[in-house]
Amino acid sequence: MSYLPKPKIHHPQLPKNTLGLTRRDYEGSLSTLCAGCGHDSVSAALIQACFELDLPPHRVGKLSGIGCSSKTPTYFLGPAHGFNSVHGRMPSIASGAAAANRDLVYIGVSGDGDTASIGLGQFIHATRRGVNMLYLVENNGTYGLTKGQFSATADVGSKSKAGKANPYTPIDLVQLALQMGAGFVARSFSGDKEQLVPLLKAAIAYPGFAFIDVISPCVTFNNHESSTKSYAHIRRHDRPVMAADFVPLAQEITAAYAPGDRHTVTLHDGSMLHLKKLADDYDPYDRIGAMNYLQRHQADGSVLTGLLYLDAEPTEMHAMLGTDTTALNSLPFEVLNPGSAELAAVNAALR
Ligand SMILES: Cc1ncc(C[n+]2csc(CCOP(=O)(O)OP(=O)(O)O)c2C)c(N)n1
Ligand code: SF4
Repeated sequence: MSYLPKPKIHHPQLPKNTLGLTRRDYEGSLSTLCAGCGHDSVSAALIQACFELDLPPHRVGKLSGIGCSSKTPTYFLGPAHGFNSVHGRMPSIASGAAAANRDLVYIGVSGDGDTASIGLGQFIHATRRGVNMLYLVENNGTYGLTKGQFSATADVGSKSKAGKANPYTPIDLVQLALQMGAGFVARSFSGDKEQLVPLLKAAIAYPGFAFIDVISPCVTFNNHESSTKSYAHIRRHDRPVMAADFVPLAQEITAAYAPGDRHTVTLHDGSMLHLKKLADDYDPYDRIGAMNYLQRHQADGSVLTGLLYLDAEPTEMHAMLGTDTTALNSLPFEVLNPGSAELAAVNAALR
């Protein structure tokens, strides 16, 4: 993968977090994406979120598939662990890594092609298994890396740069995630850092499968007037239903909200999620209601953003499987490899 290292010089007065790290310590290599690509704004938002969460970068595992979007883990959290897998296979790698070591924070970055086409089955199974991770799709409605074919999330009638209309029904990944049991489901826009950063922080801290679909325009192949994934279209049709502010454990609560319908959810580790309803008729705790609401508003062309669904008591993969609490790399060899007699006993029990 092509990348350019960044100069290591830091300004001495850059603000530091509680680990003594600056925002620059959370950066990666210089991006080689097209100037203006939405994916670079998502990387910047991830850097900001991880810095504000005081995450030790070496305790993070970044996973991706193939695509311009899947290149982005190179551009944030340079010191983190990383695995750039094959096209559409990020969920398998994430599931395996999470099963082997539950002590890392997993951030999977994918594209709409990587997830909604070749990786659709993988995405569905990671969702229903409740892998403890942030699964982020940088959704531009196109295959950017292979030069602008429609992806499966492109809207019917949305036109390619050459003027051809897409005839197919789109796959809505948010609705799919809701249907498959994801406990945290959100949609945002790469151009709305104020909305995206708190959502990312909450999703990273969420103790289960958290899905965020980020509309992230491809300036080279899908940012023209007749595209429904362009900057201009999303700015015109963005309709936030919920504002979220994430307050980590032990941090002074300074969030000030204008009067409105508000609610606070306390997560397992004691951190808090302040929710503020923006649409009067929206309930973020009602999975089926959220699906109906999304479908109704899709019909009028609105792009609903914000936290769309939250299960405050999610069931995560390890709880479902009843696995050991110890990461496999911390177990002694004798436990990991109990020997041929044990294997023979297992085989005999299956005969
Ligand atoms: C098995 C396989 N099939 C096809 C490809 C070609 N390919 C590379 S990236 C890509 C789609 C990328 O689209 P998306 O995931 O939306 O990412 P974007 O580049 O738009 O960010 C395709 C079809 C491949 N690399 N591997
Ligand atoms: S081709 Fe599109 S998705 Fe890929 S880097 Fe350029 S603008 Fe971004």
